[in-house]
Amino acid sequence: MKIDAPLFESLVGQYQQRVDAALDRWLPPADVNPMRLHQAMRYAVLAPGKRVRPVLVYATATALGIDLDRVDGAACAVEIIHAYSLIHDDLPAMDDDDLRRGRPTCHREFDEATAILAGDALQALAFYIISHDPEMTTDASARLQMIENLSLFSGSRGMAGGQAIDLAAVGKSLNIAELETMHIHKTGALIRTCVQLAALSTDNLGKTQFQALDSYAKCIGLSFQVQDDILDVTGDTSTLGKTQGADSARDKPTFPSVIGLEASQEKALELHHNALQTLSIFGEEADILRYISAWFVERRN
Ligand code: GRG
Repeated sequence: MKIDAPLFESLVGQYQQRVDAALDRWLPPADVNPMRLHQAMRYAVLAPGKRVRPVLVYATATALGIDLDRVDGAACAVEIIHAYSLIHDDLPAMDDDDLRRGRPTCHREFDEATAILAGDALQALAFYIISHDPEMTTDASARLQMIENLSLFSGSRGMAGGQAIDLAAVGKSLNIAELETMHIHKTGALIRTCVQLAALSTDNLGKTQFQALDSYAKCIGLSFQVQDDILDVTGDTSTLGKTQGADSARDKPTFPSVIGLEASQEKALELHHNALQTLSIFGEEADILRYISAWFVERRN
């Protein structure tokens, strides 16, 4: 598919709508017991996020010529894991935030116990989808690989581990390598999963292509976080939909605090450039992934 900026924008919009509809189908109805828990799950997931991770799942599928019906389950699973992580991250025991996606955080809108349970139940739902969705694959071993992949990258050796490093880093000074390790786990691991789950949905992919896509995902996983840290300094609360300056206020090490704002901007561009290099074995079918990489470093929210 020949892609340009307006088509890319329109595809992102289509993918966002597509995953919202699929999420609505998978989430338990708000009027079914236990209603308060189901309402909290829906509140957190269906809140207006950017849906970056599902968009990446669909974009990878598009680049690889995979029917989007086959990756709806993966797109929902990653967004649901992400939503659970945001609910827990916002709790008083962690970042103690009041604002998320332009709305009160889940524990502020409901209560702390309900928010904890909503996160727990969402994590379970993500694994239910990926182990159950009949559209995803008929190959039991591919499905098992997807489950293994999502559990590894979201658990203590991935996202949750990164969060543990993050909590331990408050008030400490990290060097750039330590900061990168933290973000490779906290943010990068789930972004890698998005690309890998889509890649596992086809059996037409060689090892070299898989590895190139994984290298791409590693680059954009980190560039996404560098840009997030930059926006924590340069953005504003209403555009971000979360509290601007929260990381610096909490004395958390960030890319601008460790290497400075200008060097962080250069770092984001360098990672974008590296991401483009990793895709050099692909033709224009991967242009959508090239645009995603640019979006990650140019975004304003
Ligand atoms: C609690 C297990 C556990 C993990 C929490 C993801 C995370 C780990 C914490 C969220 C805080 C944070 C700033 C993480 C870095 C990743 C990140 C930039 C999250 C926000 O993702 P966006 O920008 O948010 O995609 P939306 O709302 O658009 O989905």
